[in-house]
Amino acid sequence: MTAGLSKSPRTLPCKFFYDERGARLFQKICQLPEYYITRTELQILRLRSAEIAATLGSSIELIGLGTGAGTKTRILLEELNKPAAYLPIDISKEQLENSTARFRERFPELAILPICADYLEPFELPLPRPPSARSIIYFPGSTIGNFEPAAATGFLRRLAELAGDDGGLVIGVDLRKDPKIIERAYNDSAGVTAQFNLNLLARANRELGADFTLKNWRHDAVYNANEGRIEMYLISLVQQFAQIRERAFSFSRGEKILTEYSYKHTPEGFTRLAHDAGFVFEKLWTDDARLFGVFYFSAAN
Ligand code: AVJ
Repeated sequence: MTAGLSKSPRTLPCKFFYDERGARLFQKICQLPEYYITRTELQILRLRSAEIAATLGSSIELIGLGTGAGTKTRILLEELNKPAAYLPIDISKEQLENSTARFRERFPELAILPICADYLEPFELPLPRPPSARSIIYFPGSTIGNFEPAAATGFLRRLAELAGDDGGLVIGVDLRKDPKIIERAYNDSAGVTAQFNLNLLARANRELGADFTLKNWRHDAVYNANEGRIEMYLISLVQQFAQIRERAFSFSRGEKILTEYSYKHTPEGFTRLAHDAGFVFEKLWTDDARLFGVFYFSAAN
């Protein structure tokens, strides 16, 4: 945390958003009228899950990355033809245990092999596993949007390896659109995204004994059209100091801390990116307004 704050421009890593309070705030964001992302992805899945399932084929092994409560995965699993196994990978042990228990009740025949891991780090799939026709990785939620393009390619390359020969990837990606729609989604009128962003400082106070004065900071999210990304900032409202552990930081009035990138992709751009990582484009399912895309790629190995 102090490393990013010492850089210029100052940054805080977006994965620190998700402590218990942050996870709750994010769930609230997903229900905001301005935040079209979750609602649109769910709508695409509800309308197209039968077609997606038919495309993936029978007896597949489904590997879910950061699938959380599993709302989206469940829609897909409902339609899959005799899936061989479901392997949810999540960093939150509690969420993993809860969703696994519920999935075991709903799909008593299905082999469910939960893996508690940070999928950004290397991890192993458990062995032995039920025989399957192929492995499909499911990465919903447009979490790939947090990666800068080079890092996204690197990460997808790891996924292509994980999927193996004849494997595939189903991935939810937020698409480029009118910047006003995007900016509204990250500057909601109820101020929930602001609370979510400010929670980084509150969390530093709680967990690192920092002394940030929250009312001296404001949230802002701006769309950078050149880069095709939302940039989320915490902006210092006054000249101030903050102490974290034994380090003291000085912030001038108007100084910004960059807390998150959320990239928006064109279908062509994302297909190119995935191609560079070793995936072949197969299908894109989208909503009528083309706000969001669910892509299906096969692994080229
Ligand atoms: C979880 C990365 C998809 O970028 O839209 C929501 C996170 N940040 N509002 C996104 C987020 C502010 C979200 N992702």
